[in-house]
This record gives sequence, C-alpha cells and structure tokens, in this order.
Amino acid sequence: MNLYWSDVLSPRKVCAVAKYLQSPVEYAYLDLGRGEHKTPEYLALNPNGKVPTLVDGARSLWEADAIMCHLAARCDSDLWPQDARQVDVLRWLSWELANLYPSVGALYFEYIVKPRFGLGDADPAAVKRASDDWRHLATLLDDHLHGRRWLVGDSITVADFAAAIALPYAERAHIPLQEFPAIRRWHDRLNEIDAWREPFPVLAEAS
Ligand SMILES: N[C@@H](CCC(=O)N[C@@H](CS)C(=O)NCC(=O)O)C(=O)O
Repeated sequence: MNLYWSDVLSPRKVCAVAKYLQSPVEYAYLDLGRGEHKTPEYLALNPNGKVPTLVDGARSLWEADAIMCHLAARCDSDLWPQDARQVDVLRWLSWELANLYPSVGALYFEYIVKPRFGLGDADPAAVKRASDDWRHLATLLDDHLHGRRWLVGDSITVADFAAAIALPYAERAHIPLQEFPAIRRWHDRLNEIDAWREPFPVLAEAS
C-alpha cells in the first residue's frame, strides 16, 4: 500500500492510525507548497487534489476517515468495530467532518497554513466565527466525554483519532482548549500513545 501524505491536518489522523496499527504502508510525501498534489499523476489517484490518499492494490481510496476504517478493517482491528459500536463510531466521524472540522480547520488555516504558505495574516472575523463555533461544539464534546475514557465504548476507535484531529495544534491555532477539562483529559490520554504524538514518518524515510 502507498500512503500519500503531507504534514498537515487531514493526513495526520491517517498517519497516526497507520503507525498505531503498524500498517504495511509505503509513505509518499507530497510537498503542497510545490503543488505536488495537483499533478496529473496524483489527480488520477485523487481527483480532489487533496491529501491523504491510500493506494491498496488496484484501489485508490481518498477521504481520511475512509482510509482509517480501511486500514483498521484490513487487520481486524477494533479501531473500526464490527458490532453495534460501529454506528456510533460513524456518528462521531460524521459529526467531526460536518461540524467540528470547519471550525478547527478554519483556525488551523488562519494561524498555521497562512503563515506557512505566505498567505497573509489571520482574518479576525474568520477567527471569531471559528472560535465561537468551536466553543459551541466543544461544549457538547466535553459533556459527552465526562466520565468516559473514549468517545465510543471502553476502547479507542477511529472516532477518537478523527475528533481530536486539531488538538495537537491547539496552542498554535489558538483553539481555546483550556475551558474544556474533559476534552483536555481525553487528549492527555491520546498523548500517551506514541503514534498519536508522533504520527508522521521522518521525511528521510518518505519519498
Ligand atoms: N475531507 C478530506 C479533506 C482533505 C483535505 O482538505 N486535505 C487538505 C490538507 S488538510 C489538502 O489537501 N489541502 C490542499 C488543497 O486543498 O490544495 C479528507 O478528510 O481527506
């Protein structure tokens, strides 16, 4: 399997899961600054021109959540449970992508992507909108996590890898994490996992 990645938000959860599961993937780094995700060769694999993409045999799979589930299913891992928990995992994956990602993604873009790629200063109106949205959604997430170790059931699933996607960047992206103690404790637990703390392959190992 080849995993096309870059050291940005969406590939982070996929790289973390691949490392956690010790999936047999060959990592292919794409330099977004040089437009390596927009070449005809890459667009043939992922017509969205975005990262990540997983190529497994004849199959090219895009969308980070689908890739996480595929990697877990491939080795029968409970990260993508095959019982009644699965629908709850799917619920949190959907919630993250539809609701949480737009707010944390906006803060990540304003504070991390813009300076990195020379796209100008953070836009105060976009920051305020995203911070307000995050607070609203984080209240729900924090309530859910009170008295729980993980989002679904008693063990970690891909839902945790997905919903926590931006927390490693909280300080740099000005995500107001301090106000949400259950989220912080959950993220402390994730930080005990090597693959979560250090998901990306060192670039010398990647092509
Ligand atoms: N829904 C997609 C989002 C992928 C995505 O937006 N990736 C960003 C990096 S976080 C990207 O490739 N941006 C480059 C671009 O849009 O040109 C997923 O979860 O895989």
